[in-house]
Amino acid sequence: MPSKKTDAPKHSEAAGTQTPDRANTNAKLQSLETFRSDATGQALRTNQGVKIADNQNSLKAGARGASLLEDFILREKITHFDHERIPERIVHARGTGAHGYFQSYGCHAELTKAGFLQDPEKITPVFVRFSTVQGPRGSADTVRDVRGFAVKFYTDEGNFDLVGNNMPVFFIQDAIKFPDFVHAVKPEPHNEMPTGGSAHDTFWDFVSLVPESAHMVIWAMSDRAIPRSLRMMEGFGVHTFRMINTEGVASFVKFHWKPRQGVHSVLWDEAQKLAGKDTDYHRRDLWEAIETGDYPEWELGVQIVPEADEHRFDFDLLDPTKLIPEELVPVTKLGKMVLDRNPDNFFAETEQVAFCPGHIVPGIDFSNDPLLQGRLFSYTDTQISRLGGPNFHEIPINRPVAPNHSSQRDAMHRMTIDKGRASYEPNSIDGGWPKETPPAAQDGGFESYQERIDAHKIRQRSESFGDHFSQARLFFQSMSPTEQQHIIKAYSFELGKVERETIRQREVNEILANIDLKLATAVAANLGLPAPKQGRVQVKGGKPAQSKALSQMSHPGDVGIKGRKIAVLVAEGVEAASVDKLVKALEAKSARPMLLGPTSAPVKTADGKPLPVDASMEGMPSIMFDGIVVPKGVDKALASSGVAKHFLLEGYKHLKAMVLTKDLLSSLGLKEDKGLLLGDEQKSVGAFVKAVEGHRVWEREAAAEAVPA
Ligand code: HDD
Repeated sequence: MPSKKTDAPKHSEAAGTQTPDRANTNAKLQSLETFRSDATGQALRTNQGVKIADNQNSLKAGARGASLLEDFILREKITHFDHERIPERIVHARGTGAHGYFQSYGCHAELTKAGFLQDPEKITPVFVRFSTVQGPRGSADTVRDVRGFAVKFYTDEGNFDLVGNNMPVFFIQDAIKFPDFVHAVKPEPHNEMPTGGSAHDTFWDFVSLVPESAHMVIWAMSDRAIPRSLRMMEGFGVHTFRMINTEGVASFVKFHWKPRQGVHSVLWDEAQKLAGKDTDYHRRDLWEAIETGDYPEWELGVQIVPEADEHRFDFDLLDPTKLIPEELVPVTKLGKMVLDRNPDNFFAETEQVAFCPGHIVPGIDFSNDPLLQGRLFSYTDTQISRLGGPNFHEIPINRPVAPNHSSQRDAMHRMTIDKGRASYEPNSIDGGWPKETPPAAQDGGFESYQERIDAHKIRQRSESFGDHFSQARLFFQSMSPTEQQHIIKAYSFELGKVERETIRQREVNEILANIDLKLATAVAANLGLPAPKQGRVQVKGGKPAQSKALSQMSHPGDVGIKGRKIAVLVAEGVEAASVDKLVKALEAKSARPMLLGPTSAPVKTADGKPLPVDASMEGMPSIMFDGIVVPKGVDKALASSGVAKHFLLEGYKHLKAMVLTKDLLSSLGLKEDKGLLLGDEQKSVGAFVKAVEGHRVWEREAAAEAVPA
């Protein structure tokens, strides 16, 4: 039958769709990775290499007898097991990773001397880890939260880590406030609740007292915080960095990742249900996409500001709570990143990968953003306790592909056996090696950008960091009416969970009223609070007044419905030819159709043959799909099944594109719309594909309100 197998093909099959160049690079890289262990055909042994004859029974004095201390096999196995866990990340504990590559679109020598941005033929391996921030390692994927977007480029000149988020700004302006912020957003200390969310008193207490957080909080209350897929998120370096060319000319840059899959979200109701029905929703989506060869792709871009223009804006480039509107400085695309290989081992790769914004290469440098400066210290420091010492760079996933020799020695878990006698520099005993490389040499050594600093040592926030509301307002006013409604609902939901009325009132009066009075009034009404008459802060209101690029609606993507999941509902009496037509039409568009039956057992078709299904409607509810199609012959069976009706009504409520038959439509009491189509498969599929491309049938929102969830 034409149903696409849910059993994802194995690595090697997916690799078959890679370009020959990429397949070669992957093979070359893997042959260098002698640390990847494959036990196929190997004997079971102890850690000391002794073959094991019996792995079922411990050594005892007699079959029922006392266990013997001398059982080194038992002791070794249990001891290792007892120490299997390492501390999870203090933030961003829940994550998922993938391998891939970066390829430059051309030579960007005018901007930077970074080697990986000079040659379109060069393939730079990358490892990416996406994460949520608040929840522990086992928490749900679809909670409302910021997503981490950390990329390790294994360049020939050393590792470059771009440790960003899916939002372009941050909650605070100075790293000294990071522990306070994290303590406030994490589960509350007395009862360790809530897991994975910010809807609680300590978070709203802190952010309502700290107006610099206003801009990032409104991003977190927007649909950006509930992505449909990790593949459908933008990424941002957040801080202003520098790029430096061979002449030593520096430009300020802001990094952007633009997903070719578009920027899309789930609805809040879906997000909450998915958190229960598939805790691993995002993880699974990325894994399956890569296994089936739908490699996600992002373009890396930069907004470039010449050093001379540093003070051209009505905000400070060093302030991480501000973005540069793309209308003021467009994004210049530098290259693309493709994720095409899943890790072999979650712990060894995704858990042990150690990112640090301080890992940069020649041609890239920092700015004086005080949040960035604090991060440069924090990441290496945290790895020392998380990964057990300063040798974490020797863990396979963290090793640079560039050679790495220094006079650093010893410490816990040292892997390298350094030859020679001189572990100092300069030395004459080992011929002076390893030696420095002057910056001017070919493939020169790293040189910091020579920025002139003439200042008093002082603890002070720059006045130029003082406008906390203009860009939060810009964000809200740039949203579509639908997105604005979602933001209002998100604030109302979150603040509705806050126990203390003083905190709710403070957020409405001191923060929201300064962002937008319409927003404040709507949230106040939902909370039963008096509406503020006006904001207390005189907000400058920057330029432009609107930025289209901030709305997700401006990022539909350019890959059509590739990789989108479509449910094909089947039941007894289904017409096999109709299923066949639908599935073929969807596969022709590179979508992933799945056949869902009343149970996981095959269903009997109209001509009496068994049709295998991929899953049951209960096992994979509508929230896991981007669209639903109903083939011919199943009207009666679906209309008389509570599970099927719930599936369809929920899909309708969540604004999914659907193809139904007339009878089913009327028995569900629904009306046709731009995305609810009546099939004949052939006529409707074109319109259906268009509706899935639009992600959701937004025009249906008012009608869908009336349908029970
Ligand atoms: Fe951070 C992890 C992103 C501010 C301290 N951060 C971490 C990760 C991401 C970010 C994506 C997970 C990396 C991974 O997958 O392993 N962090 C950000 C961004 C920030 C930011 C975009 C602001 C623009 N972070 C920030 C500050 C500090 C930290 C100001 C401390 C002063 N972040 C950490 C950390 C973590 C971390 C505690 C936890 C685990 C780790 O580093 O490796 O050091």
